[in-house]
Amino acid sequence: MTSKLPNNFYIKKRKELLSKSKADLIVIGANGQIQMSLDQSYDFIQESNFLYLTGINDPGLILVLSKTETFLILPETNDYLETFDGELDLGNIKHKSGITKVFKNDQGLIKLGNMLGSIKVVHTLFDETDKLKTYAITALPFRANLLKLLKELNKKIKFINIEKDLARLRMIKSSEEIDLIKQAAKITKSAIEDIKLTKLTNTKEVALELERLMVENGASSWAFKPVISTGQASTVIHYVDLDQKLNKNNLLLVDVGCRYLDYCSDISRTISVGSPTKRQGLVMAAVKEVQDELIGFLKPGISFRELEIKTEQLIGKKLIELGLIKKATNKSIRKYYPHAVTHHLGIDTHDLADYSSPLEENMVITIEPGIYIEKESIGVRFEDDVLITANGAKVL
Ligand SMILES: [Mn+2]
Repeated sequence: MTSKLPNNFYIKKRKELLSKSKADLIVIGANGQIQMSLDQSYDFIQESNFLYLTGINDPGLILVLSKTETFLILPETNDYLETFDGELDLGNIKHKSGITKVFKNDQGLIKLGNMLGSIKVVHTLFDETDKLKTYAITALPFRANLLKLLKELNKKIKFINIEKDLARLRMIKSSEEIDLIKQAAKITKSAIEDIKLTKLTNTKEVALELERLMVENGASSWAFKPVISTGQASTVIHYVDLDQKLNKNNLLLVDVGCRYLDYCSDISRTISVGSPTKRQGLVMAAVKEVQDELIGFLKPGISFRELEIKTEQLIGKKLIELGLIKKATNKSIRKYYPHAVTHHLGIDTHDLADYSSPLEENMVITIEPGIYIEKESIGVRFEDDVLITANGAKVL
């Protein structure tokens, strides 16, 4: 079994970020708890950049990083929290992150305020208020809170968004990270292989069984909301309602991943609940062939745009063979293949990266072609996680 990243990983990444960004001062906040109801919060998920730079999974901390010193500021606490949730384990925080200076909230903010007296430019993460418009989700409030707090400490400071520098750093994986993603992929693939569908009656049970198998093998949780769909529903790309009955005549599309020691896997398989019809078999074989060809096509230097064009060409050919289209055009192909074929994978399932950069050695991406035929209730996707090497791609 692979072990957690040692603190010299985080020390190295903080150093790299400082030199890459040429920043004098970097301030990055952890996520906080979000209220779900009364005194209950949603499951806590750490801000992935904070996690990448510290290894710390606790809420509310602030990382301060400069050429001369690195320290953490603890969140405000009170008797209620300390009684019910226990106190933060400072020894553990220092050990995990390799950061020896950890200040209480008020002391830390005074120290940061003093630094802001001479350093007027702060590199930090911007709040993303446009998320609501694009994805119908409200952006996490913690970045906005931190920006406000910094402004309160010194009105004159200017902010620079450090996201691009973090993206460039995070998209090239070190060997320890690759090992963790590989282990996460292995856990997910064996769970899908080991599941016994004959004993199950609906997609909710499939989800519970997959989760049980993955947790048994060391996963901490799902990497993202599982997509487990069948029949017509599997032609909807992100069908996350686990409300389908298993039916021997239908295919089952499983797009799932787990989190293993903070790193994610993302695997899709299409299997038949009974035995596939000839038509279902043909579509499955077509998508699998496209996936194999794409993995063979990968090498350093190829851009995401080229990869997407190649995917369209390959799928277009298959759609003609399957009698679904007469002429392969962007529009005719996209009717049956409406999503992207790849994304970076890491601490986040859709990992932070610069998607204008071509493939480089030690990037980890997914390859996930699909064909969705609504009128035939056939949805097929195959997805694997691959490492880009000097000679091509290696499936993890
Ligand atoms: Mn994916």
